[in-house]
This record gives sequence, C-alpha cells and structure tokens, in this order.
Amino acid sequence: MNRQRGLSLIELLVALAIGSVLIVGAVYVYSQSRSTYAVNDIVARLQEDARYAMSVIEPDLQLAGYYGFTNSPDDFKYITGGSTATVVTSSRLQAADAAVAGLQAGFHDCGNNFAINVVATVEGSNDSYGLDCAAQGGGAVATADTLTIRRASRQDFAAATDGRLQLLVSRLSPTNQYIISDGALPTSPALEADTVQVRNLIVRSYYIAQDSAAPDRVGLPALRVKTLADTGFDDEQVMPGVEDLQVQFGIDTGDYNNDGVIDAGLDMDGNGIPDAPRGIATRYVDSDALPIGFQVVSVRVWLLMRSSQFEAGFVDGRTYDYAGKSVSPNDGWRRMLISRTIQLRNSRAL
Ligand SMILES: [Ca+2]
Ligand SMILES: [Ca+2]
Ligand SMILES: [Ca+2]
Repeated sequence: MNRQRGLSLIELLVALAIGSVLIVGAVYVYSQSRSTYAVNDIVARLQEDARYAMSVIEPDLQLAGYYGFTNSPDDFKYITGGSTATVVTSSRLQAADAAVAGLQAGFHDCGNNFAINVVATVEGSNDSYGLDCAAQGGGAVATADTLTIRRASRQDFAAATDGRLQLLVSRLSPTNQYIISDGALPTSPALEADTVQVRNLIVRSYYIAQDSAAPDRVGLPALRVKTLADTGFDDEQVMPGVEDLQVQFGIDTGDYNNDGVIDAGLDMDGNGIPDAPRGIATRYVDSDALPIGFQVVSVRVWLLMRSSQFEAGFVDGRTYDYAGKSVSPNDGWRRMLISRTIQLRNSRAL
C-alpha cells in the first residue's frame, strides 16, 4: 500500500526558491516597463511641446513682410490726422531716427520706433535680450536669441481704429501706402474692398523667459511673445519648457556654385550684392551679422526643450551643437533639440 508522502524540507526550499526567483523577475519586468513607459511619456511630452512651439512661430515667420497689397515696406509713409501733406517715410522709422511724433509712448517701449519700423520684416538679437521693454516670467534668459516679425494682419477692416497701429494699403498705387495710429484715414484713396484696405500692423517678438508661469514648474524656462496691441505690447507665454531659442537668417549671396564668391554675371553694378536675387539661401548668419543689402529668404529656428520632470540618475551624453553653440548639460533634466528652416514668402532685399 502506497503511503502518501509530503514534501521533504529540501523539496520545499527548492520550490520556494524557484517561486521567489519568478516573483522577483516578474516584479523587475513590471518596474522596468513602468519606467520605460514613464520615459516614453516624458519624451512624447517634449516632442509635443516642441512641435506646438514651432507651430506658433512658423506661420508668423512665413508671413513676415506680408503687408496686404504690397510687400514693399519702403513705400509706407506715416501720417497723422488723415493728412498726406506731411509724411514720415519708412526709411526714417529706424531705431536711430527721432521718435515718431503722435505715436503713443507704449509703442516705443521695446525700442525707439520699434513698433513702426515696417522695413525690418524680420530681425533679432544674437545671444542676448536686445529689447528695451522688460521681459516677463522672471526676466529673460540672457543667452537666448530674440526674433521679431513685422507684417499686416490677414483680415482687413471696414474702418480705422484710434490708438491702433494700422496700415492703409492700396493695390493700384505704390505711393498710397500709409501707416496710421489715430484712426484718421486720408480722404484719398478711399476704402474700397478690392483695392484699398485697412489692416492691423502685427509686430511679434519671441524670447525666452527664465520662469514659466505655471506654479508647478517654477524655474522651468518658457517661450514668450510680445505682441503689438492697442496701447503698447502685450506679453504672453507661448510654451513652458523651451530653454533656448536660436535663429539664423538665410541670405541670398548669389554664390549658387558655392565657391565663396558671387557667380559671374550676377553683379553687373559691382557692389557685391546679386542684382536679381533668386530667393535661394546660400549663407546663414546670426542676426547681428546680417550684411546690409542682401535678401533674407529664410530663417532657421532652433528650440532646445527641457523636461519639467527631474530624472535622478539620468545620464545625457549628448552634446547639443546648434547655431554656433555647443552645450553638454547632463544635469538630470532630459532635453530635446528641434530645428526648422522656414521660407519667407514675402522675402525682400534689406
Ligand atoms: Ca544666436
Ligand atoms: Ca560663386
Ligand atoms: Ca549688385
């Protein structure tokens, strides 16, 4: 007769050992997949934020220099009281010129004639916060670039608005392009939906602030934008987690065969600038190294994103090389660098 035997102590210990190894393994796999999921989540968030920030800048840049019926900002003249008898031509609306009389003080906050300098359709400051108006969000990140875009609004209006910087654009006459800020239109040319329109002047300056407004993200840098409004400039946060903004301007030097000199026959007047630029970027330069007279045809934008979640033990062996900079932070914060080259549809000679 078979007596049923229980497990011996040895067998029991072996079974326990095997069981615990399996449990430890399962727990390990579970925790690994959890942390992989967390990392994927952080990376996905970085990508999404980067894409969003870029999607705000891109359409703005594409329309830089778009002024309704004209893309020739040299034709604009500033007038007051609807009188075209005395005008200030656009060439006298630079920072070095006298502050335009009749313009609200707030429009000069970011720099003398800053709001009204329509000739500079794109400009920036290189590795510095070059705006006179105060940066919000705990102050500017002083090593980031700024990017300013000037253009007309997409929609046109049935009447002019007092206190708003606006453009009166005329399709038929290049001499009838005016800038106004007092709502007073000249009697001629009269508004006419298809040929003479009033549009708002759009001026937007992007910069990096040290602190995002979100209370749970103190110390996280953010992309912000100053926007020309009724009395001066509004300032709002575009996206937290943008640590650096860098831009370079693509200019058409007429050196299409890339041998360092302007191609034969393209510079008949001998001033070193192509006489008829083709709108091809042959060289990228920082905003403070823009040579006078060349056409800016594209802008290259870099955004360095930083995660809001600190990851203890995270090793970042990358060196981020971009816009003439080279940084290897490796400080426990995950980063992502994205760049895009954006064509300016209304490119013009500077
Ligand atoms: Ca720079
Ligand atoms: Ca050449
Ligand atoms: Ca030339």
